[in-house]
Amino acid sequence: MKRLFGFWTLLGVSLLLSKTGCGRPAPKAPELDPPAMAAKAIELYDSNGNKKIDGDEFTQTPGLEFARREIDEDKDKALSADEIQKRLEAWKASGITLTSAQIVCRVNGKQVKEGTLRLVPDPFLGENFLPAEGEFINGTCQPAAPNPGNYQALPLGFYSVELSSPQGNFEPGKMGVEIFDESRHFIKNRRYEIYED
Ligand SMILES: [Ca+2]
Ligand SMILES: [Ca+2]
Repeated sequence: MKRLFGFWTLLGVSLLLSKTGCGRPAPKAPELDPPAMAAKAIELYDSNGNKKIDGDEFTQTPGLEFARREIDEDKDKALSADEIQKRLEAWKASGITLTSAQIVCRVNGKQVKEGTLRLVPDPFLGENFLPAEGEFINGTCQPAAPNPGNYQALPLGFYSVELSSPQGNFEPGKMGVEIFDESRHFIKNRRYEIYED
């Protein structure tokens, strides 16, 4: 079975919305509607009808798969609408809905030096969440989502991670990440490790 190893570091904390833009419009985070979004996630991914995302259903939502252990409060290895809603409410409560992330990526143990990273928002977040992209420069990538002022702004989100680099690729839908500054991973280790089984 193919196994890819990804090692990530997200060093970005809060986006510095400096006033240097001389009238540049400030980027605005997409609105969060936790109950509606959580219901949408169940609608999209609960194919066996047990009102939870479980088992193989996670292959459709790599962002939720990435964060599953942290979101799964009752430890039943499944995500209910309530659990997803709580997580989205935690995003809101953090007061940080836009951020910037410095990402370091390794494929099969090799650090990605150049290439393109694309973060595709999970569709359950709605169409106001746009794909973010960035190029690796000196081994790090700072993906940004389109915004009127062209800031390096990245909304919190559950993303599918696509990587194209000389060191290797992450194919669409295989890898995921949750961008959330106050996750325990970020606070404790400032890094993410992503595996593909
Ligand atoms: Ca299910
Ligand atoms: Ca659960």
